[in-house]
Amino acid sequence: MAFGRVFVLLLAIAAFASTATSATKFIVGDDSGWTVGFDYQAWAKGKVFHVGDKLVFQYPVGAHNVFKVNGTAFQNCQKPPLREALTTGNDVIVLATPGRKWYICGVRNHCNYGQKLVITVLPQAVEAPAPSPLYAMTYSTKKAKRPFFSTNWP
Ligand SMILES: *[C@@H]1O[C@H](CO)[C@@H](O)[C@H](O)[C@H]1NC(C)=O
Ligand SMILES: [Cu+2]
Repeated sequence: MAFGRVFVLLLAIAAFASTATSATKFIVGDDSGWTVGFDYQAWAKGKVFHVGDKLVFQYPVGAHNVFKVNGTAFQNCQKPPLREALTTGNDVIVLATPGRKWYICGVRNHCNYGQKLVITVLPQAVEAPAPSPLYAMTYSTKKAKRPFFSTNWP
């Protein structure tokens, strides 16, 4: 009995770890960072972005900023209100949903000079066909007939 519950817990941890380790942190532009005169579409080409991955925009504070925009604003370099700008110089964006994502710099006409990035985010990557945490939990509670995190361990 005790072995069964511990085993299920391990499965749950293993399944969680397999999805957690697949998250990638992308430094936009790599060593060049977020700047003018860099081809961000060439940078993005060949990279695969998944939900849970992070984009990091790095630049000297004040020199640039980051706006998340829609496709139309991206095309026309249309800046949203300044209060929506990310301005820390080390802006981390967690890719939360799948689909197309657009980013532009809102400083002067940097966007028109090509400081813009469009990517396509794919659903969360699952590396190995391991049992999902949800399955493990369900299985465990059914078999144990006790709260999963019981305090009176045998
Ligand atoms: C796209 O963004 C611009 C600028 O923020 C906004 O004016 C426009 O209404 C948006 N378009 C859509 C379809 O959401
Ligand atoms: Cu800029």
